[in-house]
Formats: sequence, structure tokens, C-alpha cells
Amino acid sequence: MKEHHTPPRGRAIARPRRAAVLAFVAAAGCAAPALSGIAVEFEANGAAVNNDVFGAQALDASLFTANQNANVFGTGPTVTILGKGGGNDVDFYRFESLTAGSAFYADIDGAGFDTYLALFAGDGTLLADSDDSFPADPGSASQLDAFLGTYVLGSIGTYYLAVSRSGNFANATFSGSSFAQLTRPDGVFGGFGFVGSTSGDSSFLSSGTQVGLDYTLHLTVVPAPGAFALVVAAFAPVTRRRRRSQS
Ligand SMILES: [Ca+2]
Ligand SMILES: [Ca+2]
Ligand SMILES: [Ca+2]
Ligand SMILES: [Ca+2]
Repeated sequence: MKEHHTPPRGRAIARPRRAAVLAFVAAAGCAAPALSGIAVEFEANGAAVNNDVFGAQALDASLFTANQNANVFGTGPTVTILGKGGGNDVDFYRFESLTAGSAFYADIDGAGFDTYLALFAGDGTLLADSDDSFPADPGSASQLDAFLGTYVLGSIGTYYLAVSRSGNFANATFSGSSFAQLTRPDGVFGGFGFVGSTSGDSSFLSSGTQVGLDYTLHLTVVPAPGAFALVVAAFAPVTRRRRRSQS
């Protein structure tokens, strides 16, 4: 039987742990402050405030900045999240894809436990998941650090990425041969993408409180080729009208 749980609504959101962010920046050897691209998970040890889509921590588009971290593939818009998990903790993050066909990948580095990642559509339907990553990618000492992607986000809109411990997997099932291997940016296995998994089922086998084991999660969303040109084209008529009205 599925376990029903109600996430606490009176959430006590910890203020961003600035000391932790600064320590991370120092450890990463960043010469200039790059705090706009870093988010700190708001969950506290012993709490379970972001264990489902309803409590998901929002990642504002402004957090995604051009990647300069050697532990992340490419230079695409990336946000780095300093999170904590372990046990049966599940951490959901919410983000928007601003163009249809954006390329997405999620990269766990330096986790203190065996991590698993699952990607969900805005309605909670499981799109892809991944557990171990062979060989370990830059920034990971262990292949137990999960890597999910590259996955093409088909439409503009909301998506969710969840982090949990390996073994505490997403519940959704899929039928037949409706899955395909994903390819990491460097050409090796990057998890599985699904078609037709249980609609709207974003539940996990278990949901528990945060134990406090560190992980670093990098999310990269690369706009589809030509998307920027389309955005410019969409604004061009407005620009032309404004110029005429000024003359
Ligand atoms: Ca990495
Ligand atoms: Ca957590
Ligand atoms: Ca959590
Ligand atoms: Ca793993």
C-alpha cells in the first residue's frame, strides 16, 4: 500500500547559509563572487519540507548562469545547489524550461551517500531517472554519484528534479520498451528516459527526514539551438514600432 504523507505547511525556511556558500566558493577557488549561480537547500536536518512536488524548492531562472566550473560539462546555464540528504530524505527542486527542446542534465558531485536522481514533468509524471554514473564524472570521486542526462525537455514549462538515496526510487512504472538510454555529454551512459510512465505519479518508495549528508547538485538547462534567435525575432517588431514612434 502506498504511504500517504502530508508535508508540513508551516515550513520554517532556514535563511540561506551564507557561511556555507562562502566556504563553497572558497573551496571552488572562485576568484570573483558568483553567488547568483548557487542555491542552498532550505531543508533542515530532521525536517521533510521538500519531499514532494508541492514542497519543491523553486530555482529561479536568474540562478542559471553560464557555467565556469570545471566539474560541470560545457558552458550552458547552470545552477549549483548545496544540499543535504541521506536516509529516506527526498529533495524536490522546481525549474522552468524557457524554450521547447532545451537540453537538460543533472550532475551530483561529492555526495556523502549513494545518490539517485529522477526528473518529472510539471504534472508529476516521471520522465527520466539515473543512479550510478560510469566512469565518475569530473568532481565525483565515486561512480555512486548520480548523473542524469542529457534529456531533451520537450516543451516550455515547469519541471522537477528529485534527489534521493539509491534504493529509495521513484514509484512510477512504465510499460513495454518505452524507455531509452540517455547519453552523458562526454558520450557515456547517463540514465534512462521513459515514455508513458504512470501519469502524475511523483511518489517515492519512502519519504523521511533529512539526515544531513552533503551533496552538490549542478543543474544545466541549455536552450534549444536557434531558440535565442527566435526570441530576438519575437521582440524585433516591437523594437521597430518603437523606433518608428520615436521618429
Ligand atoms: Ca560533475
Ligand atoms: Ca534534504
Ligand atoms: Ca527533503
Ligand atoms: Ca548512485
